[in-house]
Amino acid sequence: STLYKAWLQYAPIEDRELAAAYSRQLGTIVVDQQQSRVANAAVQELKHACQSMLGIVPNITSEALNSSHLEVRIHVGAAAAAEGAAEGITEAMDRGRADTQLDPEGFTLVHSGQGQQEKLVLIGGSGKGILYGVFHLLRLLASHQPLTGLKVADQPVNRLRMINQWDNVDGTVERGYSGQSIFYENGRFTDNLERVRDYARLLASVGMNAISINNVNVHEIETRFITAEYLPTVAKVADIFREYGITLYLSINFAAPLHIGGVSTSDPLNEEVRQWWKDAADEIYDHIPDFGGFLVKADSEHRPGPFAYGRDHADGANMLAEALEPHGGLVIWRCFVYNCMQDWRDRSTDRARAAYDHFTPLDGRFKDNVLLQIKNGPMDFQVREPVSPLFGSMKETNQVLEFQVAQEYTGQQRHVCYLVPQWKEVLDFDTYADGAGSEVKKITNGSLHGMKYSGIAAVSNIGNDENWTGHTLAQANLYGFGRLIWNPELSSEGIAEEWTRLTFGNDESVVKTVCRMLMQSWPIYESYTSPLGVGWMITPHTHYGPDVDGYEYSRWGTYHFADRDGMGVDRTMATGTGYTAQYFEPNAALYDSLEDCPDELLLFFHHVPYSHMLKSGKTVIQHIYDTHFEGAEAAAGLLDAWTSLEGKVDPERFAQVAQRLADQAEHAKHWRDVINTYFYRKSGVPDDSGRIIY
Ligand code: BDP
Repeated sequence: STLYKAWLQYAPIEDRELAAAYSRQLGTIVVDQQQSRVANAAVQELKHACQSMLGIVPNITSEALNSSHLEVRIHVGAAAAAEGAAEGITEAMDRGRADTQLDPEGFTLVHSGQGQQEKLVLIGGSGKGILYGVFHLLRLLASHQPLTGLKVADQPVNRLRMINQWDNVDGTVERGYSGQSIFYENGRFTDNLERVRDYARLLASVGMNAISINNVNVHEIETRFITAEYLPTVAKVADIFREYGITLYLSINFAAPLHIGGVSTSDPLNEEVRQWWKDAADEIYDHIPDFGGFLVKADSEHRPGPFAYGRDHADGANMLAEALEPHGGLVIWRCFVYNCMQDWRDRSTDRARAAYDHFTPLDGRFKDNVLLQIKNGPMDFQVREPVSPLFGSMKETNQVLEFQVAQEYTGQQRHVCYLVPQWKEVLDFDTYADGAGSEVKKITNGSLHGMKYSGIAAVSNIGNDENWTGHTLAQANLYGFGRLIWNPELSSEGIAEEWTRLTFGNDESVVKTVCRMLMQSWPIYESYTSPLGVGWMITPHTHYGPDVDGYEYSRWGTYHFADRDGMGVDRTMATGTGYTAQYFEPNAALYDSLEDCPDELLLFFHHVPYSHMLKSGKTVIQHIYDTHFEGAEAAAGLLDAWTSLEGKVDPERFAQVAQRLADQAEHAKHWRDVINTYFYRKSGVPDDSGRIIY
């Protein structure tokens, strides 16, 4: 169905002239002899897409031809001096230079000649390069762009491009908003590996190259995934992803030696424990020779970890790293470590401080094959947070950024919230770690501190709903994540437009409307939920719907401190938790200063009276009232915009999205009323426009 195909619709191309040109250019595909399995998958994808879009079955041959064709080959060049810029590569290729360096994941795609002599040449740095080149070509076809004169060279900017599944073997998905797991059902791996394959295609089509397939909270059965009991099945899944250039990882349970290994401890410095992990690694690599490694959540939210033995996180991570090292495996160690049973006794208990306080003292102690995975913000995937101060603070430690494509705190795929603009702000944020120009994107691509491994991971938003993501428009987040981390210079609008064309076709009114809706959606969601960066105010545990004080008097460390006079968290150096000091200057001073702190983060950093004047010229309290009225109205506007597309989008998807948008509009009013009434009663300050009635 159109729901299921997501952005790989391969809709028939009605424009005859264009279809004829494509058919001529792609009717014959010359594939060089020594192809890889990944390249074969790519060629099969191309063939399938040509059938679907053009109604032709390309002739695939290994003979060089004199008539018009597409030539696909893997570049085998001496590793000569890197040509560097993309431009340089195509030009060198044009001149027929064999010694040009092509990234193993990169490709060039060049059109030349006319009529019968017309030729399209796709060269990949490896099978993966060909795969990405084919998907690039297919994007051009689906958005009806001519191939004549084409000259592209491209390669990914970030090395590790990873998806984290939070799937449990019982079939549930932690923070899953689109049905059950596609990997597991009833305590075992699914037999429906076709769906897993289609997922691999979707991920590969946007350049993803790694996946961890089980929840970071590892329960009893999943603890055994790394044993001979489960490895043959894990290997089957790994094989599917391998065909699409995606390396498989597993989340592990730090206490596995104790729980399943018959060892009396999981102390990382204990010899028996260390040997147990080495044996486990040997076993894994027997089944999966290219296994990626372990993803680890330790000492966090009741998960076991090295703290239980008086060891630190470098001890824990290095032990695992040592076991994986002989096989080339990586340890991806999460920094989401904080005390979830706290009371706010003194400044040092600020949850926002936790990751930095735990990890920066360990800089330089991690082995080469350890990467620290850091959530984009210091709290937990809120609609608005500052960037985590850990980025750039550990110059001798490999770092991976973690985003959440799943909309846990941003409407749970019932509300539309296109997150690419938020992620882009994070990547463009200048940490000043090495002075101006030390953006987060230079940390994730490894260039700032010359890291051996680095990249970006995200929590997936898919499940077994027909359309994968619950809300069809939430597909744009998975697509957008892949595209943005391939190249952080792509624009949010550009990615939205690509996705819309591939997903809904090229009707200009559809493209314009859907793109506008996507681009408005994050600001709209922010405006009717928690204000000015303070976060939370959400129903505890389920994290859907407003509950202003839901977390206020609990132990999770997530507060707004609203009283009759004002609100916000004082994180300044002089009077607050001192969190602002974790940033490099000038960010530290910027956030620390009540005058300079950006409005959208004001309540994250400062406690202010309701009458505090924002840079926008409004008081905090009036800002809250206004944004909530406007936000609810704008949410209703999204439904109107979509309704205007009736008849231009197939009925199934039209109805699906319309239903969600209607729910969102209704629910936004609920947020508006709960928040506005709460602050009206707390503060007693009337709304300028008299909209709130007691
Ligand atoms: C929080 C989720 C929780 C996850 C945790 C994590 O609510 O379900 O286990 O993050 O990232 O956002 O480990």
